[in-house]
Amino acid sequence: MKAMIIGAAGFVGPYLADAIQQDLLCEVVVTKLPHETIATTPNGNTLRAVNLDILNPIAIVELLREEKPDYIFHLAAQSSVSYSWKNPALTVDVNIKGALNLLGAIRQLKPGGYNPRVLLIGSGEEYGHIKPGSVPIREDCELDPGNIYAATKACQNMMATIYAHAYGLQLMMVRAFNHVGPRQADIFVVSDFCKQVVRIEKGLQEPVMRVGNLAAKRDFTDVRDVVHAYTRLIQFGVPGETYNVGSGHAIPIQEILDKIVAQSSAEISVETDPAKLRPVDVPIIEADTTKIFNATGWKPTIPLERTIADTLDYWRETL
Ligand code: A2R
Repeated sequence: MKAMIIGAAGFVGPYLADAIQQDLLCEVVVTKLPHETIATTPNGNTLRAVNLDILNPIAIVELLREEKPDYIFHLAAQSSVSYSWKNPALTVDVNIKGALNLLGAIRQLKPGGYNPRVLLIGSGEEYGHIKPGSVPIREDCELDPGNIYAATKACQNMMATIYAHAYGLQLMMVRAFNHVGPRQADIFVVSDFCKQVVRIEKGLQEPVMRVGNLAAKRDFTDVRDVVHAYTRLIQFGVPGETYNVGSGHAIPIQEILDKIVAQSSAEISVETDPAKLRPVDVPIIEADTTKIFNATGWKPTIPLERTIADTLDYWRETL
């Protein structure tokens, strides 16, 4: 058996590669953009990587024809909400056209007998403006995306649902809620706060944290838990179905900030940075995780305090 991770040079890819080797015991091949390099995985594995731009539909068909992976994890995305406000066109290209190129390639190869199990990663952001009474959010809740990133992931989900039913493809969809941990880029809130704290500890920044909207409540899961949800879903998920992946508990960003500051001995004050406020912010996003638990038995195991401690240590080693 062989698994392919498309878009593995980001945050999740190296963790997922380790989880695949641990849970699926199969060969892993990963794709990256030509300018990217794939880090050694957190478990110290070196990965076999091939170049792939998902905006090139012919290249996807050729790669799948050559490698014939049994499992495909589609991670390639423009994954930042804040960047999607700045560059909506690129977000639409990569997240919608890129996903459609992958679906089209599998559709094209199916008459030859190739029908891999595929996991497409979407986002809890797809639910958008949640109505009171709809929290925690079930997968059948109406979507009302609040930003372009969320809209593109909702579109990916709809296209894959259509292709699974229309063409008998084995496509499972995830709506991943916020995932966090060591190695995450500092454009994401927990990593950003941890990096700022470490910069203050090391005297690289005045002792002032710059923050955005602290009232928003989000559902955070450690990336090292999230990737095991993905390996379970690719085995046991039902084609055409969507599964939330989250902790099931939303907490205010303010509480995260307090937990991070509490793990540092530095004296820190907090200031609002208008550049970190988004044009529209959704007040609460929290997953109902009943469906994935019933399908796979998965639930997260790593407490937020440990995630924060490990992320702080990552920045202490990196800066
Ligand atoms: O944007 P870059 O240069 O960081 O590259 C990202 C890559 N990517 C692409 N790969 C192939 N063809 C493209 N046209 C293309 N455009 C971007 O996908 C990056 O290396 C990777 C995604 O990694 P991250 O942005 O770090 O996302 P992360 O945290 O690994 O999340 C994986 C998935 C994404 O679908 C998120 O939207 C979802 O989980 O939450």
